[in-house]
Amino acid sequence: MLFPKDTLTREIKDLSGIWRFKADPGNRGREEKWHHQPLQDTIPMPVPASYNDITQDAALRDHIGDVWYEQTFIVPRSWSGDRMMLWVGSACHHAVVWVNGVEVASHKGGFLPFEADITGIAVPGRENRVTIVVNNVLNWQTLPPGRIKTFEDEKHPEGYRVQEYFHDFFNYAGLHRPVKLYRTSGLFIQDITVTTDVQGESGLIGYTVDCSQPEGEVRVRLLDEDGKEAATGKGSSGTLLVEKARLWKPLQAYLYTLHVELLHPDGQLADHYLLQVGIRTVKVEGTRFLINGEPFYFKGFGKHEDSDIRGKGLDHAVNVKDFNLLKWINANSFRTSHYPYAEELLELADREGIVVIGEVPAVGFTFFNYNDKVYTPDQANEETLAHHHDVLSDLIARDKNHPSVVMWSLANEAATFQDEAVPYFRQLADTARRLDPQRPITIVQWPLPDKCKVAQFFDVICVNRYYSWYQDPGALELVEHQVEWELTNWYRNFGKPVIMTEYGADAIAGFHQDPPVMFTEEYQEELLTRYHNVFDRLDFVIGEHVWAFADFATKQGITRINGNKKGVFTRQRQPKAAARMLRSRWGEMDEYPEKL
Ligand code: BDP
Repeated sequence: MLFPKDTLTREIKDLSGIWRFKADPGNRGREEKWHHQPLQDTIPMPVPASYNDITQDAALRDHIGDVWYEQTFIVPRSWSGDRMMLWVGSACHHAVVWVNGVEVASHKGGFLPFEADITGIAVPGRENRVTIVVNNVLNWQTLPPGRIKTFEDEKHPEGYRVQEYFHDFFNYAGLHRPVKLYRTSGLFIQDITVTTDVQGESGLIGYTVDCSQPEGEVRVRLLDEDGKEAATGKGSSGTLLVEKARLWKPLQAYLYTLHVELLHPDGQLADHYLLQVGIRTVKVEGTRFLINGEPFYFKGFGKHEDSDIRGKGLDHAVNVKDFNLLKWINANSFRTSHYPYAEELLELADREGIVVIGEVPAVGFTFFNYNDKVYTPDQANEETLAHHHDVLSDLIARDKNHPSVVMWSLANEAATFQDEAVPYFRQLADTARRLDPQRPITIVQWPLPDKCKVAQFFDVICVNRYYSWYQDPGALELVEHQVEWELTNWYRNFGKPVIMTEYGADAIAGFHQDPPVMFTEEYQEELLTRYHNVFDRLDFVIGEHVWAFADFATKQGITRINGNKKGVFTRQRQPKAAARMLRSRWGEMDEYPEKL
């Protein structure tokens, strides 16, 4: 699915703004068909944003079930006769969409876009109504998974229930990304796929354009950053040769613009789309992660889409601030833990040269106990796997053309020690390789190296570990011994490069004590430093992603003090002591460090 863009032939109406909103605690709306008329008794709700932190109502923050959104829009008369699409950037986690009371889409999965053809349903020249019901319930067949817990005891009132989930970040919900209306002509470009390669000084851009009907003629034109033509091509697929190509490099992005034109048989322009293209290669060779043939060292973070008030709602100010902080701290990469982020953010990463590991929202598929089974017929089962395939395919379809995305992560901390996980992840790894033969794949590990049964299907070992935090809390003196022991075993068992994708400690900004104790800024800084001493000794370690970039909201629980405080920045993006240490460490390290 192509991201909606204004082009020579396409036009967008962004429906972001204040929508009418109504929670449905009694779950009556679908039965009573609230979409048939304008919603009654609504409150104003911003889109994009999570609804949870917008009001003063704790019941809405913790609401389980449906909420309703409604907006009206006028379709310009000039759109008459065109194909009209309604695009929803993200609805967490299930949605049904009606336009003028007619169902146009239903979608499961909160972190990827979907769209509906509303031609003939939305009427040009008058007001139209869009109604979206969004449901936030997580179960074993959603990504991430969850379950509704009910209580049969007398201590809880009848009907009391809670949404349980097995990840810590707060289950924010609502319309997290923009909703857009756009028009194209009846003959249109459906999809574009671009792959790039480098031969000597030349760049090769392979392209495929999928069109709505076979009769159109496709022309492509590649412009460099000065607007000069670098290559042209004809036909719905082909290869463009770019002489003396400028490569897309980490922190030195160079972006060409590919103009794709689809012509009617009479030569008239039917559709036009523009795609930013970065020419680069990625490859894992031995224990090296090569970008353009050079060994790359990942310096950065696991992040979240999370900020005050808006929750997981897209916010350009927060995103640009985050990128400025990434550059300030001398990071070069992040992982979209634990779900696909907004495409607007990937465009920023393409532009700024920040390297991204894209992750599927498969988080919470373990109970952190080797005896527990997660992959069972009544939990993570065939239906879960089918959905996992769908989400993975949609993620690759959405992000395949972003040069910043260099690897796919198929899950975070799954029960990969269970026998049933083997066929499950073998199939997913096959799907990822079939859909994208170019990018390496990984899975982020929780089990120890001798317990993991699936690492052989992947190119890079990504490990999350919390020595001297969840294990041996307070024992900083153990960190180096334990990290070195574990990472060496990963390498010994699988012979693949290793990225530490999570390591860290909660630090409450302003808490100080020396010698360090847990929850102080000093402890966080020292713990990270001790991990680094080990990374610097092991040449198969090709990256360090601190957990986490910034403090973030979590569900309430006794291990969380108003959120997860493992951020190197506070939730308001102010640096803790560890931030300055990282800035100086990473500032002295190259993207291609000597040890590689
Ligand atoms: C890891 C998870 C991450 C958590 C982190 C933590 O991957 O999402 O936030 O632990 O507990 O297991 O801080």
